[in-house]
Amino acid sequence: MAKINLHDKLESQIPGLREDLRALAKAQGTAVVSEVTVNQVLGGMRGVKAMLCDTSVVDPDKGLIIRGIPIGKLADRIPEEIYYLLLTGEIPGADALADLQSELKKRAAIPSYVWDVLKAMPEDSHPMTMFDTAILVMERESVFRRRYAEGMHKDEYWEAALEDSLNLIAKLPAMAAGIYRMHTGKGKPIASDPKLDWGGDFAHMLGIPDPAGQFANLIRLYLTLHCDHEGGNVSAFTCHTVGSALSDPYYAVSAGLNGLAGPLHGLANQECLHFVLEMHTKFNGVPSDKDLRDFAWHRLNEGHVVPGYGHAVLRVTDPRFTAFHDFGARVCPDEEIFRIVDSIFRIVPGVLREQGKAKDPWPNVDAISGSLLYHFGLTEFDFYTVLFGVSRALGMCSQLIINRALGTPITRPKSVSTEWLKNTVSAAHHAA
Ligand code: CMX
Repeated sequence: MAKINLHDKLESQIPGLREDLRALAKAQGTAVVSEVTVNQVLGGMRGVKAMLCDTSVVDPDKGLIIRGIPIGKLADRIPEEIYYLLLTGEIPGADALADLQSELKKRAAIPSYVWDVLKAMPEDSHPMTMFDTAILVMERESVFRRRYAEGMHKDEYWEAALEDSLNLIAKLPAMAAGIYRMHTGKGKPIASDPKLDWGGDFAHMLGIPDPAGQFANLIRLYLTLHCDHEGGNVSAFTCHTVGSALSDPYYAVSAGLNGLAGPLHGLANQECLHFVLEMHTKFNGVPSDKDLRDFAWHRLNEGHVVPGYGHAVLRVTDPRFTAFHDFGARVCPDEEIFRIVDSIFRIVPGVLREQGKAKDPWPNVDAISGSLLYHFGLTEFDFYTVLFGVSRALGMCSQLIINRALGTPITRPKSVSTEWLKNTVSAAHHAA
């Protein structure tokens, strides 16, 4: 097992966390947390509070808060610091950070069979399919699965999950960068630079020219901002559910990423840039406010959503959007694509409010992230969800480790039939 500071910190915290939950269950185990309406049953369980997640919370009016710290205040932190924070609730000191970074370096080599499998895939495979496949094919390396088969005690599940997670996270940048280069015909994978941090090395291995180092800064910011979004979103919840069956982290993270690949979730950044570029081509530059408004209405009238706008939980501009916007305003304020994103931000919330359907008319993170990547020459937008996935793996892995530490049981909510629902509601109506 990794004898690093992160491991020792968790080892010292876990008994207290377990005791906390035992005491809570004993003192208040039967208290009611949430009521469920018919609309919530029919509406994707929106707002039903029935799941524990301590790595982060999403406040409808404040956005993502990681272990008590709003994401806007973490924008200058590097992803390794965020991983440590997600897991332990603390920002690592210099030694703990160096320790984690050196551990990730040691584990970064990708088995050659992964490249063989990827090369054998059809050329038109989506990069997300390649990314998922690469993770899943490495499942044979799982320490959790091997130790479970050897009869590991359940108090040690978290350690095996940590091992798998460190191995996986260490490899994701080289894997994703290799997929990018393979998928776009840019040539062989670029070797890792051991002097660089996790995000900087990822930027280096992508091979995008970066004379001023701003692309590397954008990648670090991207990996920090997308790391986690509490427990109930599609990817986190899927990962949680698969992990709850004691499927190992390779299975669980791959499952979560399959959810992230959906257009209403992680793929929205790709769709969003499509939307922006379509406008850029149609109007031969930055559209007027009127043209933009008409374009958005046309899209709504055709029965499509405006990508990058709205959210299942948020009810304000996503602070991750704001952090990217600050970066864009500093680094590429005159870039036409960035200016279109800016105009959409001025016009679309009003259009969505006028339409009156979306509960949240404000931009989420996907409304802007792609335009910044595009500015630096990372123009292959079917790769963007892979970038999202590299970052979100930090949150999914953190949640898995903590769940295995807490002995979280297998997920099994009760589904009900339409007939049961009708009968129960009508019985309640008659009784009232
Ligand atoms: N454009 C047009 N209509 C929208 C809309 C948007 N951006 N956002 C919501 N609506 C519509 C919904 O489609 C729904 O319409 P119907 O009643 O006809 O089905 C209605 O408004 C109510 O939806 P809601 O309760 O406000 O939103 P949900 O919680 O159901 O869905 C989300 C949330 C993100 C899927 C939705 O806002 C959406 O599709 N946005 C565009 C895609 C997007 O940006 N996804 C990325 C989200 C971030 C992430 O999870 O990664």
